[in-house]
Amino acid sequence: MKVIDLRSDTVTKPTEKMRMAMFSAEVGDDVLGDDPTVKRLENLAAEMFGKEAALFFPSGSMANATAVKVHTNEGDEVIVEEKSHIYLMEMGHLAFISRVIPRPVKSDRGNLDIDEVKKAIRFSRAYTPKTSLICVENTHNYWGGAVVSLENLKEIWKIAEEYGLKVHMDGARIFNASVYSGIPVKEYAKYAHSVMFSLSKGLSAPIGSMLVGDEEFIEKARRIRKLLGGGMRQVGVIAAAGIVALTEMVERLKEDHLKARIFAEGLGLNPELFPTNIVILEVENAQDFVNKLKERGVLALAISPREVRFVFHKDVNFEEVEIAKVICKEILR
Ligand code: TLP
Repeated sequence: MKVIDLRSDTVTKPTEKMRMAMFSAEVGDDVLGDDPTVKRLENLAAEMFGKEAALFFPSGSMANATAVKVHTNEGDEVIVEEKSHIYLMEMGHLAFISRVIPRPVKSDRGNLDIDEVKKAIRFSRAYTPKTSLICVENTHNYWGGAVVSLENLKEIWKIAEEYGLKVHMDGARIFNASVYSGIPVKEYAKYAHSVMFSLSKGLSAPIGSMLVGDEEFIEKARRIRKLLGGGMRQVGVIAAAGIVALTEMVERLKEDHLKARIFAEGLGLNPELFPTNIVILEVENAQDFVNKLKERGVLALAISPREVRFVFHKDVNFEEVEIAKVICKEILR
């Protein structure tokens, strides 16, 4: 039985072209600044996002943790969306590494409630921590791959400017947002001081995430990355796959969105709620549902007691989407 793996887009295998690029990558010691392939990837990322500089990371979590550490001082408060990955799914690095206090606020499917943000901002007094950073997530994982609107990002930016705060965007799937909306990533990036994005999700590179921002921010980030153990040596071997991801794998994300739409419609869900490559199904008992799926060769993740998440990607074809849909419907009956 061939397994249909819908646990995540992180399961995607590198393409033939990526493997060839990795095989022949020119490399050097990147901690000493000698790896030409890493430099090429970083320059490409900075250029695509309209930022001064970029830095290659082994994971999105490390890049997010680094961004928070650079933007904050110990004891500060950080405004986060209440279901955001950075807050809920990254081992609590806000507290553990940056020693800051997360201040969760509500959103409309990832679009932060502007009044709530304003109310949450605090100023340094003798007895209160001060807010220094707002984090946004686009697309929003646990809101079913929802795309945060440019208007919302602009409003957040305006508040940040008004109160002297920084904005960090967890754009692990920012290219999904971009191909859905037609808005270039450069445009989204205008409204954040730093953006993290993943090469290892829908773009199918085996490893890696990027952090982009201004020169000063990236220089500080380089030091924190080293502190966290993320200084890598002849890492051009994986950066080479990242270059293929950015130059050849972006447009095809549309296909993944179509797969998600077909699946959502087939299950009678409102496809507008799942605009990109993630579908979340509410069931009585998510773990039980996932176990039944697994017995029939479909893998998905229970992300809460009553929610099952399906993620569509390059390594599931349309026929497999149909099969997964039929199996889900049978279990739901
Ligand atoms: N998300 C993974 C799991 O951790 C749940 C997934 O399968 O979706 N930001 C967002 C929005 C993410 O979805 C993820 C990974 C990260 C950050 C962290 O990236 P990595 O896994 O590279 O540390």
